[in-house]
Amino acid sequence: MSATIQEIYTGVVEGDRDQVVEAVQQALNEGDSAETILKQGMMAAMGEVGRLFEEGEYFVPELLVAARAMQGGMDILRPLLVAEDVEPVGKIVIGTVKGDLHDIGKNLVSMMMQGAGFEVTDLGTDVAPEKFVDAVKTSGANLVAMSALLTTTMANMPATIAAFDQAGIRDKVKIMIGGAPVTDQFAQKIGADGYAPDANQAARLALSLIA
Ligand code: B1M
Repeated sequence: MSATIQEIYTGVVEGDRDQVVEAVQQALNEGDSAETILKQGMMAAMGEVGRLFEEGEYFVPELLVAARAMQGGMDILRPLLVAEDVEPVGKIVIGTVKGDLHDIGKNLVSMMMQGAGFEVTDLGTDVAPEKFVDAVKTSGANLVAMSALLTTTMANMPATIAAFDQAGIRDKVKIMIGGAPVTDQFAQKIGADGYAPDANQAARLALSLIA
């Protein structure tokens, strides 16, 4: 790993957005491809951030600053990755379900998914079932990730799965769910393909669902 890629790596792990932005630019000037920077610098770093979170050394604030730092680098790399024709490991449509405005956890999940190499279409909050279906049709996503923070809005998860059934494309996508009131049992009950309790495990689950 070059010294500049190492700087990107530590910048993400330590949540230093300015360092990441500067080092990404420098790595590009030195001739590194966007793909190398993404994989060896940022994705590797997000893997380490996830490990530290899992081991209880990092908490949500550290995840948030790491995600913010990664976002800074991604803003520079995104158009270059498209130009280099780098294939994502999979395509995900993510959103917080209808009636629910909580997005902090969903944004973390989204960033960990990007860190794992997914192309993420983030529909934001208060996403109606039909909007999830339309986004899958237009993006060609193979995974849908739904977040809910309210016990009252959890009901919109089975409603969204039903919308995929009605559209005749339920078998084309894997559907995963999460959020504070959501459980594995609930996921099984509503016919989702998986549940993850936190952002790191969500990225891991996403990878296993498309494997
Ligand atoms: Co609201 N809120 N809130 N709130 N809010 C809760 C959720 C609540 C538990 C607070 C409480 O009463 N103790 C409660 C829900 C009670 C219930 O339903 N059982 C509640 C309520 C009642 C409300 C309102 C109804 C309040 C009101 O207006 N009377 C209202 C609802 C608005 C709406 O959505 N329609 C409301 C509004 C808000 C704010 C807008 C003020 C704000 C949201 C800001 C925002 O998101 N941009 C807010 C906040 C901040 C919270 C608390 C305090 C924090 C939520 C949060 O961001 N946590 C929350 C209390 C709490 O949780 N302690 C609360 C940090 C975040 C990193 O964790 O989102 O759990 P979390 O995400 C985790 C995991 O859950 C998981 O990974 C994440 C990171 O590891 N995860 C996934 C999440 N999505 C996943 C998806 C996956 C996999 C994992 O796969 C797809």
